[in-house]
Amino acid sequence: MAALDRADTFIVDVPTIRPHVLAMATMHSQAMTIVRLVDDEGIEGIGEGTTIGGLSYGEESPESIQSAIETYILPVLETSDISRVGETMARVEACVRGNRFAKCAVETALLDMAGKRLGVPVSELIGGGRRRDTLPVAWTLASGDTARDIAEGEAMLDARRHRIFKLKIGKRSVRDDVAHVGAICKALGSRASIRVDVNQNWSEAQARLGMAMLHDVGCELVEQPIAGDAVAAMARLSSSQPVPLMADEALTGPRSALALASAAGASVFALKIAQSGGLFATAEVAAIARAAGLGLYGGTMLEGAVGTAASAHVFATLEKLEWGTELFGPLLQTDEILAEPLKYADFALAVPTGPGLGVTLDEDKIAYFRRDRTGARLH
Ligand code: MUC
Ligand code: MG
Repeated sequence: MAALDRADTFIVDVPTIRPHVLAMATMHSQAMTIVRLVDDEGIEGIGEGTTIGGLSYGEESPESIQSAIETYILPVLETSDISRVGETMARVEACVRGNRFAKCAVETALLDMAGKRLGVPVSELIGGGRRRDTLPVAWTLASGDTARDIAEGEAMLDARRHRIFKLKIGKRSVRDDVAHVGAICKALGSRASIRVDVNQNWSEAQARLGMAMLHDVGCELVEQPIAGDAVAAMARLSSSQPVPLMADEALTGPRSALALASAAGASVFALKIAQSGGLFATAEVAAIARAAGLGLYGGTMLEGAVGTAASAHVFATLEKLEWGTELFGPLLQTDEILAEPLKYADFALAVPTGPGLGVTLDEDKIAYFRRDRTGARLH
């Protein structure tokens, strides 16, 4: 039995190391909504709810995540036995529709506390428990400039940090985008896996042309080429194109996963803890993919270290993760907000081993970057 003693929810704005150019927004900073819960025995749990580009990516913003937690979710926690994470989140589900990113942040904090109480990492509390200690990590080349992307890719290979590269396309014409991808495949392709993410920006006709051309230049995977709710069109592309189609925005939890798998709308699923609505729901999406014979990839909403650690704990429970992960979010930021940074080496991220999430916030950095102290809104 545990009761909520106090809670703090705040937004942290950290600049990115370079502009990050996506089809729907260019990021100059990342805004992370952090929730910190403390129980009646002084055990603390932290969680993160993060999206990309304000409201340009999804239906929740950093501000709406904060307000959903403070106004609607915390009152449910105040009357719950928060040591029972599944039951507490079911009570939240009954009172709060949607708001998956906010729920994910809270569920993460509850699991962090539960792991600390039991003395085990969060990965031992999900599915069948932890199966791996490191995860392969991709890097996204998205400076907006081909030569700069190639130089960045070379530097990542030299440092043995990444050998999987995802290119963000969909902003320019299909032919210009394919020329950009082709140049990078030619420069790095024999030493790396090159994939693209269109972030829903093509029509079906553009995708048909683009996917065929991308296959010819050596691209190995095409992520969410068209609108995520265009399931029938995704199925047509998936069955007609040789390059595998990976679903990202189409996946908003187990129900959408089942619908998409049943319609054969993709051959790979990108798992995301926030988009799925939490860590437990992500494991359910993975189970549906596995049962349908689909490949798995550990996706990111470019979370900072807390959300990245939470994602890593879920992905560490998966038997197969054929396409690796892209848990590089903290590396895109100028500062990591942990007392001890996450460990990246040999093309992989080490899954934290301590109880709970196994990470601790750096209080000085939090004080420095918290929006309610600095007033910062960096875009
Ligand atoms: C997305 O759509 O996958 C992941 C990597 C990156 O650069 O952006 C994200 C979001
Ligand atoms: Mg994506």
